[in-house]
Amino acid sequence: MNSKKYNVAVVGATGAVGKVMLEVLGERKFPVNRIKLLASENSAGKKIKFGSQEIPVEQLTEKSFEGVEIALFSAGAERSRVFAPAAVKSGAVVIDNTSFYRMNPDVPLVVPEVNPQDIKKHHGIIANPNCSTIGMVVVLNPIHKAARIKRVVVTTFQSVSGAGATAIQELKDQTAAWVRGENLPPKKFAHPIAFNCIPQIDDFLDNGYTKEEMKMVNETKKIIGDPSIQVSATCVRVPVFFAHSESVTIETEKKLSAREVRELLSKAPGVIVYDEPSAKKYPMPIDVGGKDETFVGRIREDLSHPSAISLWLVSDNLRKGAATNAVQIAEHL
Ligand code: NAP
Ligand code: 3JN
Repeated sequence: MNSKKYNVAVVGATGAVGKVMLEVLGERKFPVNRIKLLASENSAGKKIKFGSQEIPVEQLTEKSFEGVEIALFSAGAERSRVFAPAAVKSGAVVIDNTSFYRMNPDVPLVVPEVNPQDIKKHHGIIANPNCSTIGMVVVLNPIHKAARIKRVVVTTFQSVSGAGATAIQELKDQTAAWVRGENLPPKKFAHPIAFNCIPQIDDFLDNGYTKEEMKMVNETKKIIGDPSIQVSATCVRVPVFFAHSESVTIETEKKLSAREVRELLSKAPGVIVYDEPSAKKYPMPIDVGGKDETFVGRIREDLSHPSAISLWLVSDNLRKGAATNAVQIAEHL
């Protein structure tokens, strides 16, 4: 048995993803020797609990990675651009949660249930996909293997935690203000998020889609390893704290019945089928927050197409959508 313990750095340790990263490392008993918590200058000196220890946060610099073997980055794409190469130069393997390296052909983009074989192709950096992509591809992959997916149409219902710690606070504050009969203007989001749905996540591109939507399109093809899969996404921010939901319609070359899809998905790693509509049983973010699997329900044959399945899935964006997937990659390493 390998009893080696690793020196780990968590970059963005004070953020929504970073905090869950520490929880997941602890829960999964990742063999940590030394842990380094890195964030901006503003957080330097602040103490964060890891297991029974109180670890001081250090300011991220190019010198932060001496002796570090695994660096988990979630401090925004710009920090990954600047500091991931420094970490690799110091000898660390970087697992990057940002979009910066995801579509770089020299960087594997990995969901361990789908393409674990890509991990060994890394040259120092492995990218973690976007949270909405991760939740979807663990469900698409077994369907693709069985019946070849031609086209996917997806609408997401994304919780505010996907936009970071300040966004979680904004939903709390706006909700409390509404209860007091007051109106709190938006800061993090372009519009009020309490009691609203915002059909924009990230910036718009010239093709009318947002960057978040195009992440789902491009990352899905790369992870599943089939550029012919057509994806059209609409990403919507909803007033939910944790877990992203997705309504997905999947056109396949070979027709699958709803029963066959239910059977396929019940055996798929990382997927739990929770699908008993007559008993009002289907996945909801309120139940899936804190879990690591993607939960799937409402599996049905698309009435409007001879060979398509519609389903509903829910996955915790901070756990499987970010931290758990990154720690699983570190475990594979
Ligand atoms: P967050 O709650 O806003 O946290 C941001 C983190 O980045 C904080 O720890 C912050 O440190 C740190 N940071 C910001 N500027 C920095 C700087 N100049 N130097 C060092 N550290 C800096 O955001 P989050 O939700 O945790 O997300 C963080 C990043 O993870 C996102 O930008 C995104 O790239 C990625 N992400 C990925 C997924 C995914 O789908 N895989 C999901 C969500 C987020 P301070 O507290 O000191 O400011
Ligand atoms: O909004 C969400 O629900 C997920 C957001 C992810 C995110 C937020 C800011 C920057 C990303 C990401 O992971 O793609 C990024 C980024 O790294 O570009």
